[in-house]
Amino acid sequence: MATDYLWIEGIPFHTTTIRDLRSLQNEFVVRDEDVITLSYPKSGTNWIKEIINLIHTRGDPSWVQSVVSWERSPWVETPEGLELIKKQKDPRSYASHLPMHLFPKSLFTSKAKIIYIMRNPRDVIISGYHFHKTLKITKNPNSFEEYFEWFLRGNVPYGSWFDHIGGWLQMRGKDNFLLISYEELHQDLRASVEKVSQFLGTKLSSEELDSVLKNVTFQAMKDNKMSNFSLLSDIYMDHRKACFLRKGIAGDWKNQLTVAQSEAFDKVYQEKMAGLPPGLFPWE
Ligand code: PPS
Repeated sequence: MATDYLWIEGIPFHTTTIRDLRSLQNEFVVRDEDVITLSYPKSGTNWIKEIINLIHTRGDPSWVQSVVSWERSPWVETPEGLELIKKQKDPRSYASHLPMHLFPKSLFTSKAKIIYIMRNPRDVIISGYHFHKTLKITKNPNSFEEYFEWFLRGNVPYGSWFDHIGGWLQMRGKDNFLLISYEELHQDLRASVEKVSQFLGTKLSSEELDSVLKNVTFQAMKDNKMSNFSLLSDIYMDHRKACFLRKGIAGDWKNQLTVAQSEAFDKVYQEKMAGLPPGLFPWE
C-alpha cells in the first residue's frame, strides 16, 4: 500500500505518473488528428472514452469487448500509456487528467479534438473517496472526513478540482473543444452521444447509434471485463475493497455529505468559482 503521493511541481500525483512531466510537456507532439479526453479524476472519463471508442467503430462492440480500456485510450501521463500512444495509428485516442498548465504544450497550437468531461464536484468527492480506499499507488485516506479535507485543500491526486476546471475551461468557445458533463450523459445519453459523434465528424446510422447506446450503459460496462477494471493488476488496486463501476449515479453526495460538510463545500465553491458565468454547470 502506498504511503504518500508523488509530488511534481507542487501537485500530488499517483506514484505511477511520469516523473519528468516537464519533458513530456515540451517533447510530446499532439497531432491534429488526435482525439483527447480530458477530465479531473472520477468525472466519468471512462464513460466518455467508451463512447468515443464505440463511435470510432460505428457501434461495433468487438474492440471494446476484446481490448482493455486503458489500452484503447491510454493515459498520456503514464510511461506505459505514453508508449502505447506512440504506437497508435491515426486518429489516435488518448486521455489525461493533467491540469492544463502541465499538459504537452503542442496541444495549444494543434487542431486535435478535445473533449473535457466534468461532474458535480460533490459527487467527484464521493467517487474519489471510494476509489482511493482501493488504490495501492497513492496515499490512502483513513476516513471520509479526512479525504473531504484533502479534497477541499487540493491535496489529492492531480490537485485542486477548482484549479483543474478553471484552467481547462479557458479553452471554452474554441472549435476543437467540447465541454460535456456526467450529468448531461445521465439526463439524455442519446443526445449526448449524438453531440459527441457530431463533434468528431462521424455521422452514425440509427442502428449504429443504438449499438453505441446499448454498449455504454452502466450495466453493459460493468459486465464487460475489458471496461470494468477487473483485469487491472492488483499491483495497482485492491479489488476486494470496491468496484471501479461503483454506483454510477448523479447526486449521490446528498446521501453522503453531512450538512456541515455540504455548507463547508458550498463556501469554498462560491469563493473559487466566482467569476464563471451562471448556467455553465448543470449541477448549479
Ligand atoms: S477515473 O479513475 O478518474 O478514470 O474515473 P472516471 O472514469 O473519471 O469516473 C468513474 C466514475 O464514473 C462512473 N461511470 C459510469 N456512470 C454511469 N454510467 C456509466 N456507463 C459509467 N461508467 C463509469 C463510475 O461508476 C464512477 O462513478 P461512481 O460514482 O464511483 O460510481
